Amino acid sequence: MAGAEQWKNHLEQWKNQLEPWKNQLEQWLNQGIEYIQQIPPTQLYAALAVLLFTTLLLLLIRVLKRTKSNTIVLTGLSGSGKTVLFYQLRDGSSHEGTVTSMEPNEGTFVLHSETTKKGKIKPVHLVDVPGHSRLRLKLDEFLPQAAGIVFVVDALEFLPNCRAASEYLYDILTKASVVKKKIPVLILCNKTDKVTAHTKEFIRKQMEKEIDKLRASRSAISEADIANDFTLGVPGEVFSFSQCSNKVTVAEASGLTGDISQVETFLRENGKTAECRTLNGRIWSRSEEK
Ligand SMILES: Nc1nc2c(ncn2[C@@H]2O[C@H](COP(=O)(O)OP(=O)(O)OP(=O)(O)O)[C@@H](O)[C@H]2O)c(=O)[nH]1
Ligand SMILES: [Mg+2]
Repeated sequence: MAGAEQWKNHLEQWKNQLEPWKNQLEQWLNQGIEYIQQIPPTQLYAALAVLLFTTLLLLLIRVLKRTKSNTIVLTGLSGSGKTVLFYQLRDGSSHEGTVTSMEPNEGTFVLHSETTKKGKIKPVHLVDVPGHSRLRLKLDEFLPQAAGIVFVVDALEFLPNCRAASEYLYDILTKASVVKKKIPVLILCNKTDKVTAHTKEFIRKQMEKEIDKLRASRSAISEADIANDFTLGVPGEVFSFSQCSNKVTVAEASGLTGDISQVETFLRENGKTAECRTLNGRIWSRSEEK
């Protein structure tokens, strides 16, 4: 009983201590209201309008920054033909004699096949990221601005590289930067100029099987060892690319002979860059402005 009495006294003391603060706050509040009432309504509205305008401007800047992602990233194992494709798309020739790339190739250009077209033409921003395992970290630099990923697969030497290619693709498809923005992925089966090249259907099925195995083995590893941000597919179901949250499509190409229409369609559909026009029969693009 004595304890309860003591608590009651304590509460009473706190209440008394808080009383001056409450009065002070009430005084400030009244002063504030009086001050606002003294301001002419036009000034008040103007201040509110400025506040609203600034907020909208900041929101607009954020939205514009977000939609700035217009890069198409060419990725895949070393030797799959990314650099040959890059040159073929840009110059219409394969620049025979490419060597393993040590640095990313980057450029904003009008696709070579469109340079003779008149009217509205959109340039694309393309990056070719080297496939060497030590240089793959570079990929993370470009993914935040990516509007599309072209994963190049060597359709000729596919079987010996199937596991490594599937592992690389698995890592890409589970990255937060790719999953959250649902970046579309094109699996491009390259080198189809050779009769021994595997078909895109065969490559798709083999990679799905391989990713299915990877999914099982990786989920068995303890959580601390897993570098992947997201998991793939539907638990309990055999993996297929259609289960991915981002759109995954398969196409064929030959960078060497210039049979690249399917990858060009993907670039046109996903690489949203500012429009440019032909001026006096000549192509004008943003990269020329600099
Ligand atoms: N037959 C054939 N060979 C090709 C084709 N595209 C590329 N190659 C050959 O494949 C080899 C590798 O091509 P690159 O473009 O250098 O490969 P990459 O993917 O850039 O390789 P890294 O830079 O190491 O990541 C070269 O010898 C090319 O000539 C193609 O469409 N058909
Ligand atoms: Mg290269």
